[in-house]
Amino acid sequence: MATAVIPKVFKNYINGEWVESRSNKAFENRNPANTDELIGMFPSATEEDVNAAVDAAKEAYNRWRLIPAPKRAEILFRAAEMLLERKEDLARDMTSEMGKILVETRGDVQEAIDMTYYMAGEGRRQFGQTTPSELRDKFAMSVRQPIGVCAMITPWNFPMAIPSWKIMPALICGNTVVFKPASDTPLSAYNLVQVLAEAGVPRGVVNILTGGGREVGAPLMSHPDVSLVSFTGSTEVGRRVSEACAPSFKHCQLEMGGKNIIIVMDDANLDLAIDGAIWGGFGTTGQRCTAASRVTVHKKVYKEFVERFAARAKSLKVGDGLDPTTEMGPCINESQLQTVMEYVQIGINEGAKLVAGGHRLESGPYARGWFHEPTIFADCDPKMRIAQEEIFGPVVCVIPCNDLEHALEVANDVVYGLSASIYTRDVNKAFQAMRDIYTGIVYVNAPTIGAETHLPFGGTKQTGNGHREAGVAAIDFYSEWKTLYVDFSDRLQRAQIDTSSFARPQD
Ligand code: UN1
Repeated sequence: MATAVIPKVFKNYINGEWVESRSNKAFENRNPANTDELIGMFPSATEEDVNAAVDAAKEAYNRWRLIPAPKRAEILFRAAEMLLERKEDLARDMTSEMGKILVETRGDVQEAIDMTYYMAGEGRRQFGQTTPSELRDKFAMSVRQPIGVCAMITPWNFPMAIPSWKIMPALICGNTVVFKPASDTPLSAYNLVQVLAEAGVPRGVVNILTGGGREVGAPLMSHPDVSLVSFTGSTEVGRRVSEACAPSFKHCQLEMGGKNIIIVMDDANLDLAIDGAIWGGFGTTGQRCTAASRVTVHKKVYKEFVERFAARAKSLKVGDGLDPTTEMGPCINESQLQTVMEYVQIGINEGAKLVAGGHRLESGPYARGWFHEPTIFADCDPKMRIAQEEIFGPVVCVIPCNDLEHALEVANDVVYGLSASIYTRDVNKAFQAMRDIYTGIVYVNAPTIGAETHLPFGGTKQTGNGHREAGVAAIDFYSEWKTLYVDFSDRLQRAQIDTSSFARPQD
């Protein structure tokens, strides 16, 4: 007799307790490699739940901001240790709900571990400036202060790494958090919050709500008691976040689309460049903001590059990410797969030359998942839609170029500016590219993906709004400067007015 499998039911975490949503409704989290597998049911939160979470975070802020940063750091160090101990299980959970291969989900968890250790270290490094005053018997310095309740809205492609980029610096600076993860990957978000709770983050300091953008995201980002919003996702939604933040001047950090390029010069190590284009283009099934979705190749090596790149793409093993032999997993969901298929058709209509892939995979082991072949279009015109718009799937456009100047022009001629890369053995060309590509990240002889946690991450133009995540840049975003002047002269000293006598004693 078949027994019905009872799905695991998850809850929201508000004010230190796992609680049901006020809606009493839940949504399904299914495995994109096998949609028969129901991972769990997650609460569909409501505006009332949002209000409860923000209230809890506001209340907790009064206490958390007064805990010395090195003490807050001890909790983060503990959380990092726990993430490390649980890394394999966390990665497996992530592959089951997100689809990317185990090697990559281990990397995603590792990125969260790195960020947690890094930000814990920042607990003893929240340095300000101490400087002489222009007046005698007066002291001047600056300190960082926290901002308040922070709303975090995160995507599904890095279900643990990206939340950690936001939550860890927010916490170390003394802020409290209301976290709304993507509905495709709530389990990894739940796992991260569970670790933080077990590591000793006090009640109300981190709250998580799952549910839709309209029901949870929208009321959260316009809530009057939220002081800061950090969002990673599409440029279209990012614009709405920015607009929601504007009326009350909430601090707002946006990390949005990309159309990243690899430039391959005629003197490049071609083996290396092909390895890079495969990893950059098809890693995470191309579902990275940093994915190398364009490659421009010098005409002298173009033919050889395209042939070898296409052959490699065709030989990639697509499948369930939990199988250790799989090299590329599925798309996250049906609608993302549809988008990929639509763009493939657009590319064909635009006259680009399909040299690898181009089809959905749906028979045999692929029948229950959202799989698509690794796909390459060659002979693309840089103005084609497939070469301009973010696809967020396993589709790479190859564009021929005449020389470095031409390549740089192609590189910069998109609305996005996250990451770029150049393969060359000529140091002059490398430095020119580093200077002239207008993106937030440039790689030399490495693909466009693989940013490390202790350096700024983010992009120019329609990729971002000027802020950066990770590294010290994150501390800058999650804190505000406060300048302190202490006058110990016991008399009124007027800045800019009572100073001239020091400057010119003869006057
Ligand atoms: C993203 O795609 O949104 O640099 C983040 C990288 C990763 C992070 C990607 N460390 O590719």
